[in-house]
Amino acid sequence: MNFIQYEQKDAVAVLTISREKALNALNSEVLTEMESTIDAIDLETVRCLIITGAGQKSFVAGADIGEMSTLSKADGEAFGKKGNDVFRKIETLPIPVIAAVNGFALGGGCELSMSCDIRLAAENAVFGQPETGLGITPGFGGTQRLARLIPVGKAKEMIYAGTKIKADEALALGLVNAVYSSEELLPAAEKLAGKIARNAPIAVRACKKAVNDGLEASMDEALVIEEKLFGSCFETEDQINGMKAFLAKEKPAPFVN
Ligand code: CO8
Repeated sequence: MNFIQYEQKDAVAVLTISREKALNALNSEVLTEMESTIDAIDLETVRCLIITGAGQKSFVAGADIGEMSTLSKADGEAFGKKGNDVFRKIETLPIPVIAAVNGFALGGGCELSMSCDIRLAAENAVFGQPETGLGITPGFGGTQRLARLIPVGKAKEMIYAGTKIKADEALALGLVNAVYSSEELLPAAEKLAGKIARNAPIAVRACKKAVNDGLEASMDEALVIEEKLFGSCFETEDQINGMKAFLAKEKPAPFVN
């Protein structure tokens, strides 16, 4: 791998986009490497994934403008599909994914962070969809996910006018869950990931699926999705262990599956 670092510590894995001289911009090679890294995650042992960018300046400063500058209409659409496919894979990964946004999250970088379940930001993080200033639309899900995550009028302003927002505004809008100093960001992401990883994995996965699938369905359909996933947790070792420990006023044994 030239541009992706991947490290697993216990049940938490960290995927780092490492193309610092271009502020971790996403070219085709980075996207391909990201996809094969995600495909290779050992879902038997990894219970939470963190995605971050190398260095302290940028998470991802967007799709690679140099590469995009020469694309035809058909190539542009294919490039958009490639990014969408990788980001959808992240969004639908069975385990939770935390974006540790360590600086610029522009264009494809903002879109990558939004395909993750949870965003934590460094104080110097900047979010934006500056594509209209380059003559294109957001193409890796930005028009859809931003409008679902923050008030639609604010999303439209960010997309039409290219208005960028800093970490404190992203926090106020609910785009990020918390803001930390650059030094504290990754430890905070690891701490949260560890907390998620210690909970019952089947239940955590079912929660991710219930929230994500439910958001795409009507309330009636969504509640059926929840009922089925809720039911699927019963008779699992973790459900038996968790409830038995509660009733015995004890701590549960570590959750296993
Ligand atoms: N692509 C390629 N190279 C980049 C990118 C990028 N997105 N961003 C930064 N770089 C490179 C710069 O060219 C520069 O390279 P070099 O040193 O060789 O000149 C290096 O990174 C450092 O950048 P700067 O010197 O510009 O650093 P500054 O601190 O002055 O500025 C900024 C930092 C503000 C982040 C600035 O670099 C910038 O504005 N970058 C572009 C941000 C942007 O517009 N991103 C959106 C791109 S479009 C997109 O993501 C669309 C996604 C969907 C695609 C769908 C396809 C169909």
